[in-house]
Amino acid sequence: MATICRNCENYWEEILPSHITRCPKCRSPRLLRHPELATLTMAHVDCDSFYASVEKRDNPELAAKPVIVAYDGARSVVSTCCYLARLSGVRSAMPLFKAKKLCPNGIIIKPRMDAYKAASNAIHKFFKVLTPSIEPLSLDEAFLDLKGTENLHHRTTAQSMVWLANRVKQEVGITVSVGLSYNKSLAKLSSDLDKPDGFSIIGREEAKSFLSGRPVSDIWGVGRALNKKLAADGITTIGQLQHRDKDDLVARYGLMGSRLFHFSRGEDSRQVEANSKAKSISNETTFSKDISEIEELKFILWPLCEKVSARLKAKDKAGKTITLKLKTPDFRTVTRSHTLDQPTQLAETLYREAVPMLLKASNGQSFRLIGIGISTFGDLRDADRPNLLEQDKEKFKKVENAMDLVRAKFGEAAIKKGRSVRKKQT
Ligand code: TTP
Ligand code: MG
Repeated sequence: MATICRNCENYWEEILPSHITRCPKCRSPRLLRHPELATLTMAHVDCDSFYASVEKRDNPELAAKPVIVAYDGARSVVSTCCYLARLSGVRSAMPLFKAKKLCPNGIIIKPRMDAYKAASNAIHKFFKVLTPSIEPLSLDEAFLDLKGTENLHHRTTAQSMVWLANRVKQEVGITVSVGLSYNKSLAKLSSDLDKPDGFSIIGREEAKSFLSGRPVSDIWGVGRALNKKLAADGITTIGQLQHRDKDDLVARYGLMGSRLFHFSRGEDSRQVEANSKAKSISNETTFSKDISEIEELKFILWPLCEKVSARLKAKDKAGKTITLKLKTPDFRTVTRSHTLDQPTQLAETLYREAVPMLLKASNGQSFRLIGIGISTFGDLRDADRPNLLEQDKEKFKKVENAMDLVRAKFGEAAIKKGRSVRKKQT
């Protein structure tokens, strides 16, 4: 039970009665009250109209104008726009020509990634004051787990997050929205409820009823395809999932069924993965005897790609830099890397990128080890997007998604690609 003033940061250990609409100290109406305010420790922070806010900060003349951030071009799409432009219906990912029609007086600004990265770094400096347990999801959002920091900071997580939002506003010059809850899914949903410059809380008591009216797409990992499948099965709200049996959901949706069951009840045991920015995912194997034959090396490479891809998918990650590793019989390590324009999660892409690197590196020599790795994790939303230059990508993405679903339902060995079956020697 507690109340905080988001303006002067005063704290009361009780919920101030509802007839008190302004802070007794500073008269601000920005009072935050919640029965679980003092005990919740998982936070999600998301900057408001991030690129557009940085543009407005750097050019005060734009303050009261509708700002649209986009590369200008016949086929370009909106990166983001300020909340003023959103009143006209403009949204991220909308074709720019449409945005111009909806908001003819919108000021179009080309993205300045360096400025956004600098703003992101400045915000991260404040994150680090609060906790080492930070998981960035993109330049403008991150999870922060503040469990156990109360004694260090002499204040609750909610107070620390109010402090953070105010410091970012004053010193970085943009606003953020904070979500506070007891797990990652709910903290993320919560930060979106009160945008912009918001602070929203979902406690244990109200989680299930809050979720019941929300669409299934609010569940972490429910993308367009699963959303469609659920809708075809008559399931559109999380409340409908709350009435389903776990076994039924697993039988119908595989691994995802278990996630649907737990998340719909407000249960999510995922931990904050600190420093996930710097990590890579890889898999390698050492042979019982040295191998020089390309077909044999490719045969071993494919399941490694599948394993790396499965880990990417399980962690909701996508990477851009693909690295092939080989070790010669005299223990010399050879690595080859290639960085893609867009991040990927697909085993097929890993394999298609690695094979040419293998052909180049091998030159008939033999190896005692082969490995494949991926790094430079990017925004999952940009992963494996359809691309005019790679017409077949959409096809193999669909095949891979379908195979994943079969495996989730019937187990790893249920389905294999042709290339994982050894060809008969003639
Ligand atoms: P978001 O946090 O999704 O959006 P936002 O910060 O602009 O607005 P909101 O207040 O709703 O959080 O994305 C962060 C930045 O990522 C955004 O400012 C621009 C970029 N971005 C794109 O370039 N393309 C996209 O489709 C989206 C959604 C975001
Ligand atoms: Mg944002």
